[in-house]
Amino acid sequence: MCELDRVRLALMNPALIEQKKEERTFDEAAKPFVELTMREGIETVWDRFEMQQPPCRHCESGLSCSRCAMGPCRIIPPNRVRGVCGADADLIVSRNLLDTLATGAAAHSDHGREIVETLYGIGMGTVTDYVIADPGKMRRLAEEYGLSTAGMDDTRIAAELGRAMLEEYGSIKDSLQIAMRAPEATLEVWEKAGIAPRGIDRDVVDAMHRVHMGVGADYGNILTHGLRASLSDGWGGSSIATEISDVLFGTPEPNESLVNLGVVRESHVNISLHGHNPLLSEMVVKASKDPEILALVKKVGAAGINLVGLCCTGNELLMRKGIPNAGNHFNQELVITTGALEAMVVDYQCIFPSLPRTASCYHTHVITTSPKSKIPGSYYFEFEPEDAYATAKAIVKMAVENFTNRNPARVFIPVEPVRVTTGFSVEAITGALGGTLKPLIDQIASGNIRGAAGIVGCNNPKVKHDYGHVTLTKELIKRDILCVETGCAAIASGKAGLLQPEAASLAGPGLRPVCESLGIPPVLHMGSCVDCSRILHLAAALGNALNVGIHRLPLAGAAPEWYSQKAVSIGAYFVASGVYTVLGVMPKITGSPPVVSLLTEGLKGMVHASFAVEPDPLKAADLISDHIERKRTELGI
Ligand code: BF8
Repeated sequence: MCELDRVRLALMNPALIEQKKEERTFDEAAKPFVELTMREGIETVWDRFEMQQPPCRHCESGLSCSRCAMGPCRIIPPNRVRGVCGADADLIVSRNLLDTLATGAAAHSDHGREIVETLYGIGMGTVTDYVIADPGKMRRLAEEYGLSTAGMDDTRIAAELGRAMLEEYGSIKDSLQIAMRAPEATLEVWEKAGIAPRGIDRDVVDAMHRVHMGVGADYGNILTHGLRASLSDGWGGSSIATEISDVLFGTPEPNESLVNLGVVRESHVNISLHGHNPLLSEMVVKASKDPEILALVKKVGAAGINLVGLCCTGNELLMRKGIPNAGNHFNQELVITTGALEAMVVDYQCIFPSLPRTASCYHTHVITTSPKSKIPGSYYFEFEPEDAYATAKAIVKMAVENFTNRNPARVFIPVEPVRVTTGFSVEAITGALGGTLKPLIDQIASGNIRGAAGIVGCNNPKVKHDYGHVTLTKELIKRDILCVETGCAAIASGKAGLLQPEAASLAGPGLRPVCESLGIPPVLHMGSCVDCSRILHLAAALGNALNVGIHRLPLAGAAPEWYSQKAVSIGAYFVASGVYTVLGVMPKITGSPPVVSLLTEGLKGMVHASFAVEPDPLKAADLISDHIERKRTELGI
């Protein structure tokens, strides 16, 4: 049942709606939908955020602990300065942060595991619905893993490479193969700091062990392990997710598509593909072309099937298949309010648990598919790679049949989509430069390009939707800093028109001609959030070309609107890899000045990089360009 929040609705008047619409989102195409939700009383993330204010200030500063049954405890000086167990503020804050980080690392890496299990299944003959889309890349990876591929067919390589990668998750090995791509100097930094990544699962389990009560009381030691666990994510689980998704579904190449809520088409059966893991969505793409399905589409009177992506599953499809993308994290509820969405198909991560509630205001079916991610109020189709096509076809069929339940009077799509160029894998960037990164290095050395910034992460109601991403990105390209983006940051740039070659006109006098001569945008979309690993691989290739550690390069990272545990892990592996990273939202650490100081200053002594927190994207741009100029001076360029 669609439950309208009548109390809140009563407070809404046209002037207030107008004001809130502008406060809530910077995404022009989202504004009419945000307005609609307020007029009709359809609850959104922004309403729930308001209802949660003010937040508990102890929780906000990381000073609450409910880790064991002696608590819950909160640190409230002067009297309550230790939890029941004796943990002080520094320990409570650091343990909470390690817990958050390990959750994020686990989510990325478990996603990577499911991808590589599918590769292994292909090799073993148990998975038959998928093919190897990029056998050349699979062979290169197999050789990187020390397998001799001469005389081996693709199936055998899939099995051997799959097994070798699955072993990266265990605890027998004590190093990660893809991490060996890092420059020698970066590997030495990790060794010296004791944070060289080991088994992917092992480092997460080690983290969970450390957050148990009574295991450690040294906040620095706890956070140091956080760096190691994050490296196991970035150079391990996320790298595996990226590389094997390329093997199974194709390595992205530049392609054109469309983004924003205007990609929903009134004449078509619309299916949104939301979440992170491309295994199901790739199969839905295939199933949507099945002759039986197409016959059904005709029968229900639709003009066709329109697949649209959301969040990172959407990024995977956009990068490889050019499937239009309806938007980022805060567009997920709004796409339902088009009234023309027959099904919202989800895998896992970043899916609002309340989506079935939103959908109940319309005819939309929310369809869950992962045993790890069941949501009350949704239809559940258990998805396994072994019978992927049949499941995908059943899902598409349900969506098509739902077309007849659509209420034409409620269809509302008053916006036009924006053109984007995406698909910038490391291979595609290198290819566009003529097969080597040297032209990019030359442009950086000459100063036409001052450096590069990786802008990543989410939406968070603490920041106006997309404002942080778009403002920071625009400001950096204006200063001749090339932006490489993933996740919801990249989609924000796409919606703002920054992923078009024409956006070069917004770049500074050095970057602009470089982009124009190559016909590329000044903001390169490198993929989903696990594809932040592509940013690491690009940084590693640049470091190796110059024979320096990543920390010496004129690079920076930013997460202007981050919210998720995964983003904490990404930020930590950027910093641990030597990339100065600016966060737009303060983590829950202010209850411990020593923890704040370690993360913003102390880490420089360990990994030659640190975090900064700056909510104002214009000031964040200053921090990033100052850092890049400092690195240029140190390099003597
Ligand atoms: O993994 S950027 S809101 S969708 S966590 Fe989620 Fe954040 Fe978006 Fe992609 Ni990443």
